[in-house]
Amino acid sequence: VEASIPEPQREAWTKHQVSGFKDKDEFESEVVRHVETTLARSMFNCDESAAYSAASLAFRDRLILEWNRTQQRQTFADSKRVYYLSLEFLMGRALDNAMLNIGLKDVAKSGLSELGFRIEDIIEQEHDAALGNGGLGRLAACFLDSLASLNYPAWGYGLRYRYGIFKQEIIDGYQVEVPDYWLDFNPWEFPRHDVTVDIQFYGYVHKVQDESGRFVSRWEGGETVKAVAYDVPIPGYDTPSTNNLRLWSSKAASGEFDFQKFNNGEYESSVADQQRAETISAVLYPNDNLERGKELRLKQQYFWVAASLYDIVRRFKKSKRAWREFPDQVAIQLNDTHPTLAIVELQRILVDLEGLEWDEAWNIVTATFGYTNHTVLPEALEKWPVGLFQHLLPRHLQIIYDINLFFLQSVERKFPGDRDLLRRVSIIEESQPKMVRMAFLAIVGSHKVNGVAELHSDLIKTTIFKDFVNIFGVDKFTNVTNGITPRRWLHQANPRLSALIKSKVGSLDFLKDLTLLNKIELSINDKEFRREWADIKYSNKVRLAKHIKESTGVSVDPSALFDVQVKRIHEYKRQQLNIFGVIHRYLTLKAQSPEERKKAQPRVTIFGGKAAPGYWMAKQIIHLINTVGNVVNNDKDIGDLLKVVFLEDYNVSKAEIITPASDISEHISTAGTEASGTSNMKFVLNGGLIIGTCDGANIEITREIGENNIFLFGNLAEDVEDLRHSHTYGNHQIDPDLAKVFEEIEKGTFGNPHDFASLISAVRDHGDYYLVSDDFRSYIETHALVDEAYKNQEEWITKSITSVARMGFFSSDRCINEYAEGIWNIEPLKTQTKDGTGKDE
Ligand code: 4GP
Repeated sequence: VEASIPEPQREAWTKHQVSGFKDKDEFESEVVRHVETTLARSMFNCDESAAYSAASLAFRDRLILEWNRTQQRQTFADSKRVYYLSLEFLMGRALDNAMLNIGLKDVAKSGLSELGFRIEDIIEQEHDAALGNGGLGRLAACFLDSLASLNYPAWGYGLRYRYGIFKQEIIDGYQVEVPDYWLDFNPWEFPRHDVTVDIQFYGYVHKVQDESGRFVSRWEGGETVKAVAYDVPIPGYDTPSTNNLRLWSSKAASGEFDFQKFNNGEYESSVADQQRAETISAVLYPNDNLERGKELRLKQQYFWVAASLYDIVRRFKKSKRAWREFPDQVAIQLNDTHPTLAIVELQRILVDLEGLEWDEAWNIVTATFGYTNHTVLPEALEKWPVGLFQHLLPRHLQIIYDINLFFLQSVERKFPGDRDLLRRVSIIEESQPKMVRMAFLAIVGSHKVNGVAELHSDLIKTTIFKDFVNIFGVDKFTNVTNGITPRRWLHQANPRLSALIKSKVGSLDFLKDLTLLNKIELSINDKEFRREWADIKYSNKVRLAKHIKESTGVSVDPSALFDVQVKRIHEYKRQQLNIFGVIHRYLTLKAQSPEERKKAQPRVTIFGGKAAPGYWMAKQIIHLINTVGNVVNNDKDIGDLLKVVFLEDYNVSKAEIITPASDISEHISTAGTEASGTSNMKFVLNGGLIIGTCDGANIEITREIGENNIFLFGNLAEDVEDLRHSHTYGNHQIDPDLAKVFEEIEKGTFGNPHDFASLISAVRDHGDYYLVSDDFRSYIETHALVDEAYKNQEEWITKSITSVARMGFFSSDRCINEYAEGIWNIEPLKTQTKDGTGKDE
């Protein structure tokens, strides 16, 4: 429908053009208006939650106006857009970020204060948008921030889960999961009830002849579900560019409910269809680095991918260009294999619906997609049973078979007679049952495949995707080392540090070009600067100590060394190594005389992170941490020399308090298992040092900041395989100090030893797959070095400043520019040009 207002009436529109608030007075009047009209409240019943809602709505209004202009600019410019498809966007809170990115936090602060509120309390009201599990989802959120800040025409596409990642409670030392219903009132989204797509499932395929006599496949029958768009505006930093994150919500396609049944008095079953449809986008699967092959998950994937592609294709078709120009207008990035069906869906649209020849369509498809791999862990690589596909997406399975056939034929031409190669690279795994290998499909259907840190990108080329390097050539495979947005992870989380850096850099420009941080190295001997640097860390620790007290009841001394490991709980991330190390420290202290103990460096070991609900070992680790904390924290001999706390419900907003408060943080995965890690970058950017293995991005962090500024330990990735082999076939000797730790656990010092039996036997009896024992000695020794280093505070501060100064490389802006140039082939749009198109004149 042509909905554009005719020329003669446009004058009225122009005259009444709305604009967002610009100063404190206008902000206040917007807040009052929203309190009174949108929220139907008044100054007599406006609590902090209402003030939060009204302030957010005032900012949202501003954002959507910029959003409109940005979209217009992009449409006029008619240049290439990138679409970032991710099942997870771990956004955290929006208000603080919006205020800072737009540059109006001071205005909001004084406005709120005049209206009777403290801005900090208002910010605290917001429920995290927790539509993700961990690193992969948070990376997507950082990327959205960078895409907008750098003025790239970009959209994110995801699912609008009604329940995000569960809330974690710790009860008697155990993790308990509580649903995260977060949509009661979400001022940051715009429902687009007019933007809907019908999505088909199940049904059957048959061939029909089209007008030209050609046989085409028709997919018919089955059930239809409606996808409804919800738009979330993404503000760029210090730019009017406001991009879009479009999240799809599922609804029954056939109206509200079954009237026939309703009429017959079958009230409950009359809404069954509706509920079944709404289930699709109801809940985020809570697994990190793990795939669990559930039908509903595949339904989510297709629902989201099909709606997004329909939208993208609809936008392209408006431009009336020829199909072959599609890849000049559209780049689609697959965040892991979750959206791989998009490859098949686009091929289906082009061949079945638009009538293109297979090869022509396939060239368009492969030129459009790029695929990012985030893990080499075998249990995380997605595979779907062929039978499930056949049932749910019969036409897609046929297309996958054809893609595979043509692919294998090309392999056969290149490597004649190599049957084993064909078996290894086939998209269909010939197992019982047969499986569709999604990563292989993603590689075959994309023009670029990238890993997320140098070591990881090398590993995928030499291990899981080795054959594909031989087939496609090495140039198809590339690396884009991850990064983080300095807006949220420095400016927002650590405002005082940001201000101090600004005083040395001369402006806040380092938030746009993080390499400018190197200027602070010139001030390394400036006494006042160093004092302020240390003072900021201390006050961040005081704030965390307060949070620890409130949430766990444990008092910790802010002058102790704060040692932090916060991330998803996973055997490969080795929180068990950490807690075993803590027990070793405890036993060592216990064995010392009071005189000797006085020399020990006081420590607070802080853990946080969720375990997937079905991950038994991870839950045992949490339990052990809590029981150890219980014993250690109440031991009079130990006092403040050692405290162990587990912070419940680790999430983005908690990370903003924890990250600036670490002295040292732990990134201690078995070498070769952590693809990149991104919290390592956040901690160093906030002046914390790290202890880590030679894994993921730790290696590049070391390269940038210098090996004197990081505590590396443990075996190297290249030796892991041999060590594992020797555990199985050799004589596996447990490190003697670790054996003592096990003895103590088994004595019952930390509660019922039965509870921790499988944690111990994984190391002692089942091959120690994650090399906990192999790395134990070097881990303990390196911690001793950390203690020593911390005693020399001046040296420590020098390391801290030097490290921050050299972190410029790890901005997600750098990543996005690399993707834009090396994979997407897109350019930023100017926000202001004479002709208003956003393109260079
Ligand atoms: C994570 C990786 O485990 C982490 O190393 C990386 O930094 C992050 O992706 C972003 O690239 N992978 C996942 C996953 O979260 O589920 O595979």
